[in-house]
Amino acid sequence: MNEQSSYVPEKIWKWERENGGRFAKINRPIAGSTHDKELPIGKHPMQLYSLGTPNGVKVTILLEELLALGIDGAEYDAWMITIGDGDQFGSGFIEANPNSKIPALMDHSSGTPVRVFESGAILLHLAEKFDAFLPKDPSGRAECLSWLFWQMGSTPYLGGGFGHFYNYAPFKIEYCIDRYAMEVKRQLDVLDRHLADNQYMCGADYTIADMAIWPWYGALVLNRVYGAAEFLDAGSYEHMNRWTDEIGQRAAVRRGRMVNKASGPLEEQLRERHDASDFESKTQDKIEAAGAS
Ligand SMILES: N[C@@H](CCC(=O)N[C@@H](CS)C(=O)NCC(=O)O)C(=O)O
Repeated sequence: MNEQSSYVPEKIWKWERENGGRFAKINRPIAGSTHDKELPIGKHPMQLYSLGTPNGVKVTILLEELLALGIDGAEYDAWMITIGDGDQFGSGFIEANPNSKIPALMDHSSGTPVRVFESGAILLHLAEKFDAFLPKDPSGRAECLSWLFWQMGSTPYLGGGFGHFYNYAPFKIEYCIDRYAMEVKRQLDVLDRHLADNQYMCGADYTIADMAIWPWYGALVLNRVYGAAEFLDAGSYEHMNRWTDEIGQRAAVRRGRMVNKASGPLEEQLRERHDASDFESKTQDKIEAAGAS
């Protein structure tokens, strides 16, 4: 530790609008909407309002996996919520998710639309509804829900803790980076030890627990988030790497990763998804991009 700070918190915290942080323009200490804006509604039973971040990708992977099983009820429209522009504070989005964070799902399949927010709740809602990717026997189900909730509880230390201070904070604070690097490495070791004896998070079955964990911890290992794979020595988690590669090769996972994506190569960005055929034009873009390079 080589940093000392002269900062002494005031008696009562005040909102400094510009604190220099990466998300200073959208973060606020109050809930509620900033503007009126209805959400669009497409033709499919499932209306997803999201963005291609790890929390958003969990849901599009599950929807694509359900469709790959031939479950037509999982057909969906995926609308882009650009959080950098504050779309999550529109009145319609707040009606779908009062917590103003993506992803939010409106399930129109049975009369009155049902809102579901929090990515873990959305995965569970869809898995139960379509009776897929969630073990039926009580012990398998308990194991699956345990890992699902493990992800929901653990990842804020990875994203809001480590990722924020390592990648986004306007200056590096050794104390914070140390504290969260330690915890994230512990989490990677938890996963690695478990995956040494299990093909997937719940044994032989690929479940919503894998779909929740992979977009975060797989992305970390693949150096797709925070540019921290080397810093965390992610390559040393052998079983995590095996699992990451195996899941990454699934066609539905590849499709799910493209939906609502707003960064990376253009041919991998399907900004809105309204039909299975939307991916085909992207395949054509990919062929053309490969030809051009
Ligand atoms: N626990 C929530 C977290 C969702 C979340 O943090 N979403 C981020 C993007 S990954 C977001 O919408 N941020 C916008 C904001 O904080 O204003 C979930 O899993 O659904």
